[in-house]
Amino acid sequence: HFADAQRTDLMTITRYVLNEQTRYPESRGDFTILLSHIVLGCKFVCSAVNKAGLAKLIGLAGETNVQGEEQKKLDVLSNEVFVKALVSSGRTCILVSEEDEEATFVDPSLRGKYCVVFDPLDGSSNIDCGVSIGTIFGIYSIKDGDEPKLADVLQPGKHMVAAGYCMYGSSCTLVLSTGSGVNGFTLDPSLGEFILTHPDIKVPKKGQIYSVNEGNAKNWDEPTTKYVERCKFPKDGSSPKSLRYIGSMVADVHRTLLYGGIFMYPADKKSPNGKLRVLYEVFPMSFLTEQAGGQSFTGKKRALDIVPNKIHERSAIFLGSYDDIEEIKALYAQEE
Ligand code: AHM
Ligand code: MG
Repeated sequence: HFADAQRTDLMTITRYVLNEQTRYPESRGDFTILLSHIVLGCKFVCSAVNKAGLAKLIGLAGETNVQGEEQKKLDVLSNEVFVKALVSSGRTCILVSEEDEEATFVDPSLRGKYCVVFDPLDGSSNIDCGVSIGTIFGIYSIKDGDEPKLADVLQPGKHMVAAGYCMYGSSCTLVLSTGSGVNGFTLDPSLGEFILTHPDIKVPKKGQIYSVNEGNAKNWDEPTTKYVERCKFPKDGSSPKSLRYIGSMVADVHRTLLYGGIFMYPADKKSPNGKLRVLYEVFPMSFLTEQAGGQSFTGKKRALDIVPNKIHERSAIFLGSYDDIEEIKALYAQEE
């Protein structure tokens, strides 16, 4: 029986990625090693996040907390954990983190071929109230033996070799794509292992949910305004869409992948490039969305086609169900 077999024959994330690699006979397991270090980072941050509410009581990371400071500490702690886990993997050459102004070039003695761009703890405004937050990452690869340079991470998202996120929610879920579909793994805390729970995630072709910070509506452009108006007052007799907005990109995108719909952080008069960062927010989430059969759009073009000029560059972003993104694309096309 399938369910029984699953209960005793666990597909861990490591086993899954090793299986995938058998398709590439030249592979030497470097990616598996890199991933196991990312997984370690996620487990550590998950455990720290779960204790965050107790931080005042027990102290976070062995330090006594001053009121109001633990939020910043959890960000900084997560960044340190990921930087150290990635460097010590011996498989990375360049790291770009939301928390660090400059890119980190790994010491030649520990250098490997992967460049990792990441937001160690996204949605930090949600930490203090215990709402879901997450880690987002994207991975580029340089040619073996090449000298790493900043241009290696200033590449369009479509050149990523893998992308994923880990959501620290009611359970800890790691969603990963290595370029052939999307799979979700849930941390079994008693085993300390991520187990395949959401094989081959496909975003529904059309959704019933829109997700946006509507408090910015005053400054929106025409297409965004029109689109949201249509969500609420559909002209074709269909029922209005539901609004869901957590304010944590990982959680909002996770729901969008599983239930369908559209997630948007549009440009507006105050932030002409939106809020979200191209390298470690827009690209990984767009990569996953496309791999799950959805689309991702900036208001001008396919998000994965952006060629970033700076590591902390921002872009407007619309992503989700294929049909819903077609609709917003049509509204932007009318503008031209
Ligand atoms: P952060 O990197 O400072 O945590 O900000 C990113 C977050 C995203 O998770 C979320 O989608 C967005 O910012 C929410 O922004 P807003 O509060 O403006 O709606
Ligand atoms: Mg962020």
